[in-house]
Amino acid sequence: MEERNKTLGEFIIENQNAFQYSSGELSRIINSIRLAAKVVNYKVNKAGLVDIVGAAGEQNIQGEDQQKLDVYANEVFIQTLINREIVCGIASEENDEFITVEGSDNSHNNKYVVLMDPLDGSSNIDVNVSVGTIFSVYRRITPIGTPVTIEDFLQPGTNQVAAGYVIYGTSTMIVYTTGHGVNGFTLNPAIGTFYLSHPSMQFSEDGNIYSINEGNYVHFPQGVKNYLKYCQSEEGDRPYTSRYIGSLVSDIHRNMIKGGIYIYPTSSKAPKGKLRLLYECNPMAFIVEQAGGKASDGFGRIMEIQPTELHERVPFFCGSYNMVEKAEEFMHDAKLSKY
Ligand code: P6P
Repeated sequence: MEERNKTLGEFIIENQNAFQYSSGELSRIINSIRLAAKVVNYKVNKAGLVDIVGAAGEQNIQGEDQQKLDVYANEVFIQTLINREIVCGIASEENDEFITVEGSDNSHNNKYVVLMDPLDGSSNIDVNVSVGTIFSVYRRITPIGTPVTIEDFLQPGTNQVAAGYVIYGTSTMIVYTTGHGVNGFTLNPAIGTFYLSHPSMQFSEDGNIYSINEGNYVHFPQGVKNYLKYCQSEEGDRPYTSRYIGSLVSDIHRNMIKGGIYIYPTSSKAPKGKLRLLYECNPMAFIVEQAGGKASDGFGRIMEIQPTELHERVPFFCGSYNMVEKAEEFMHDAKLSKY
């Protein structure tokens, strides 16, 4: 029989014993993400043809115009997770408060919480640029059988049991980790099956791509300005190449394959940064670290931050280990030179 790539389902079965908790539970979570990804992928690919593109007219908690696909993707992922009867709570960028999920027997016996950005980069939809779904999975820390509480969501990123993203690009992929490396699966839309296409994804230690919105340069901290001048100087392996899609999942996915650093720093316009700790930075940090990279707020490890609010924002530096380390050096030196 001809050799073929493993399917996502086969991969989950083969690796579920490596999952630190009950094997079947993780499978049910990843399987629900897989189904929801296929449903959203269908709509994202049709976005230009049906009246689903463009702002839904409402604003989310971030004060950003909700695109109709945001609303649609949020509903699909939430409903699919609820139907799998495996999560006790869900938090989403699109929902001001977390969602308490009861079992069909009105119990609260499910053990996991999922936090997600259902459609990140959605402002790119109507210009046909890749967008993504980001998800983060934790075991609840409050007693099983009781309703989920905010403490179950405000856990440091180091407590994540799984994290991943779906990228709706020239092809649709699921990339995820359970703490044993990072693997990428590409959808064959003809048969609706994800195949293992990128086993053991790894960041190169060094890279020559930097991803940042330089339009905000005048508002950046001095350490970021100094690092950008370093990237653009004519020394050693520089100047680096600037690549910025404006879609977090796409920029980090490209940098993981080609090497590079993504930075969304604080600025006078965004004093805490723009990206959200719980459902953007922590899951991407788990993936980046599992792929041998580094994820920082410019001074310390993102995943060690103790969250205080569901939608809190942090500055985000992530990618090739040595590039992030160099950026941290510039941040540190600029901080010292202020005093
Ligand atoms: P800016 C998309 O809105 C997003 O959250 C990330 O996907 C992306 O990297 C960033 O914001 C882009 O922000 O301010 O550069 O347009």
